[in-house]
Amino acid sequence: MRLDVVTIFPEYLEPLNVSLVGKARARGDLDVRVHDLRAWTHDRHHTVDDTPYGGGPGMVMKPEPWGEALDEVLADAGDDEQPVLVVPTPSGRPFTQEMAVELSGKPWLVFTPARYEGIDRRVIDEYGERLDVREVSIGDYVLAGGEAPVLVMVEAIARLLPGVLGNAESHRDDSFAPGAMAGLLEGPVYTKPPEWRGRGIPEVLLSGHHGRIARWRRDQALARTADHRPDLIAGCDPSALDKHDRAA
Ligand code: 6GU
Repeated sequence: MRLDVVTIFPEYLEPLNVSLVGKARARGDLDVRVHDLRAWTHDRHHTVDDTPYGGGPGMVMKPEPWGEALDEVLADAGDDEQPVLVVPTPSGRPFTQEMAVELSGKPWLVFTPARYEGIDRRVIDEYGERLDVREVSIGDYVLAGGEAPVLVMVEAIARLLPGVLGNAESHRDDSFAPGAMAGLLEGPVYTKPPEWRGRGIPEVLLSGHHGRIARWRRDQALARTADHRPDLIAGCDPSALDKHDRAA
């Protein structure tokens, strides 16, 4: 998978050299290219922003540098391989595990994290005529720029690529994963030692009884979801629940 990021803070994307994403890059499973938007400015001050038409606070990112940058990044696009353009913005559609799964199946993603009050609308409209453009938000709070959301989205997407997590089963039971746990939050986990500061391990996990363990994990997931995310229970497909779930 190829990922391009155009930003005025390339150093903000340094964490993409670390851990799971860094290793996927080193292996060649991920081709990440971070570009400095200011390379496509032509004035002495490398200006990327200007005052908003219509007035109001803050600054808006000028369209010309974005247009030149994206034209150059997209120059590699063949008829067969067009990237998805991911535009981080607090006014976007919510980024979800479902969207991460979908985007992890694409060969090429281009991210355009903005600062200030965002990018001149004409840039999104222009590329929206040629590309699949997704305006995406990572949650209901406002950040100073889209770089941290890009780190969040790239990590969520990269860990789904074949071979990136050691074990394909690692994401089977993920919180929000469809399937056996039907979008429930994951319950508690334990490892050795068997006693720590006087605290033991739930007896059932030591029983070796796989059926009872699976039932216990599901009860824990249901209880945790009801407590932390009752909206997920309310939105749950009733056919995803069984009579044991109802008893819990
Ligand atoms: Cl994608 N950008 C910014 N600036 N703030 C956000 C966001 C994105 N998602 C949630 N808050």
